[in-house]
Amino acid sequence: MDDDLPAVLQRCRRVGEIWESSTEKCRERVMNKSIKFGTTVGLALLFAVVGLAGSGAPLRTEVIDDCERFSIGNWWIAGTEMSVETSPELVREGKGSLKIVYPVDLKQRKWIGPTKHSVNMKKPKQIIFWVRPEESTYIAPQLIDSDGTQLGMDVADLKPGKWNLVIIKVEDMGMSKKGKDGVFSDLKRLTFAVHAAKGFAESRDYIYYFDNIVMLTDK
Ligand SMILES: [Ca+2]
Repeated sequence: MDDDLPAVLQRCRRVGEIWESSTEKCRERVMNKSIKFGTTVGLALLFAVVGLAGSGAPLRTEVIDDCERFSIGNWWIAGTEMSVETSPELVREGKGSLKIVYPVDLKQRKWIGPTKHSVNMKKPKQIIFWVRPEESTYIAPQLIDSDGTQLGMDVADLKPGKWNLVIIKVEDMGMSKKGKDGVFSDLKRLTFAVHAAKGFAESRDYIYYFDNIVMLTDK
């Protein structure tokens, strides 16, 4: 990853208990159905509600990582100090979550984060995931396609020590690398990144948990 901050990173904003890239239809549909988050309502039900494109056409739900088991096999880490593991400690759905320890060093102002590779999803429309930063408030999902086009999104003001649901439309994300064609066409790799310049007070390890990482795609 580049050491410099990308020039264009859109920022996700908080709407009630949900962090979204826009306040559009998906949230309206959710609220119209009176679904309460933070309860035992499963993600399957959520997707049944939000899994609609603007035109009303249904989207397909594809699981990037359910964080249950063996999912760490497809995560690359840069540097030996970072750790990624499936964890039963704190779980949002099922029996496992993804536990990532980010060694934030304020002197090294660069992006750090593990990358899930070999995802291979066509026509990605929305990424949805649960994240629980234990003592911080920031995460940046970064999506890379097969020719190197990269999109990113700032998700700030997360609630530490709680599960935060993040819903991001791919079309709302900022392009930080053009790749060969300047078009984000498919999801090849996913990085959950942090940067020392993004609100970290001191140099030390920061623990994050992730769960049920999915993509809604065009059928
Ligand atoms: Ca591309």
